[in-house]
Formats: sequence, C-alpha cells, structure tokens
Amino acid sequence: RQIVLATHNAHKVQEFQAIVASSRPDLLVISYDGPEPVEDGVTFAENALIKARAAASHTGLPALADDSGICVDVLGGAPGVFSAYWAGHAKDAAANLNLLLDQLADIGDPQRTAQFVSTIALVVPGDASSEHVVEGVWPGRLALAAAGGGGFGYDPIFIPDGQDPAAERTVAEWSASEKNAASHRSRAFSELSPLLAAL
Ligand code: ITT
Repeated sequence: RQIVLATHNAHKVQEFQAIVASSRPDLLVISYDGPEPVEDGVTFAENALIKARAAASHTGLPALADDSGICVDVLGGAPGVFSAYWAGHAKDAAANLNLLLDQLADIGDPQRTAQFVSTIALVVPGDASSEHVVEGVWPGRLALAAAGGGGFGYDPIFIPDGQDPAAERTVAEWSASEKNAASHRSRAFSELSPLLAAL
C-alpha cells in the first residue's frame, strides 16, 4: 500500500521512513514535495491538514503530513507553530536555536522545561474520504548550550526527560534509531496505527 508523505523537510522523510519500516513495513512511503501550500493555520493541526489535503488531492493517494515544533513553557508555548521561522523567514536552524538560547539566557535549569510536539494529519481521498489528526508530545528541557551533531532543528538543545541524570544527552547526541524509538514523531505515528490498519 502506498502512502504519500507531504513534506519539504528531508529529515522528516528519513525519520518517517525509519518509523514506518519498523512498525508497518508493508506501507511504501513516497515523499511528495509538490507545490507547497501556504501554511497559514494557527495550530499544528490546521497546518498539518493543509499540507496533507494538498498532497492527497494532487496524488489521489492517502497522504500524511507532520506539523511540528518546540513549545517552551516559560515562553507560553512559543516558538510552537513558528518553530521553523523563529529567527526570521529563512528556516535557518542555527539562527532559530541561537535565538531561543538567548531568550532563555536568564532562565535556570528547572524552569527550562519544553516539549517537542508532532501533529500528523492523515487524509484519505476517494469515495470514503476521511481526515484524521493525531498528536505526539515528547517532554524535556532546553540545554544551556548546543551539543551534538545529529538530527536537525532544535535537537542540539533538547534534553528529553527520563535519562540518567549523570549522563544526559541532547537529542543531537542520540543515534537516529534512539530518537525514532522515543520521539514526538514516533509517538504521534503510533496513535495512527488503528487508522492505518484500515487502509
Ligand atoms: P514541512 O512543512 O515541509 O514538513 P518544515 O520543517 O517547515 O517542513 P514545520 O513547518 O512542521 O516543518 O516546522 C517544524 C520545525 O520544528 C522544524 O523546522 C524544526 O525547527 C522544529 N522541529 C520539528 N521536529 C523537530 C525534531 O524532531 N527535531 C528538531 N526540531 C524539530
């Protein structure tokens, strides 16, 4: 069964392919990077639906889209839906991350709590068309400085909860398989299982 993944982010493609391969090896994920719709939603769910609807209508295939970001408690949930553009319009990951570190410069470790959020929309076109939205949340806190070379986006400054306090690492210091077993994206994807089973 083919399913289209609507994203222009190559890191998301890699992560979804690995997550799907380990849980639904029968699904063939095709990445779709056709015309980019305007993401003018104010929530992750609205933006995920905008992207998945565009891909489903262009291809006629079931389409998945992820809208995601980092939500920092002391900033009232920002950057949130603005994560990709936090430091401007260029989707500059290093600038985004440095701005966030600057904004938290005076905030001590216990107050640096944050969550990665992934909202996935599944749009199934055709006679029995349907739309579904699921969400995965990955709690943690922001590091005082960037560390690690793996992953993408805010991974070098995100320390997931649940690690040995003496050996905490940022996600950019985790292997790809460690990240994909625990991430907001894999948590959201697991919520989709019953819906994908029906495809
Ligand atoms: P598409 O819309 O084409 O899928 P995008 O990167 O613009 O690609 P979003 O609008 O959903 O996607 O923005 C998500 C941003 O949130 C992303 O650019 C990162 O800055 C951040 N982000 C999301 N998931 C992340 C992860 O797993 N690790 C690090 N940063 C992440």
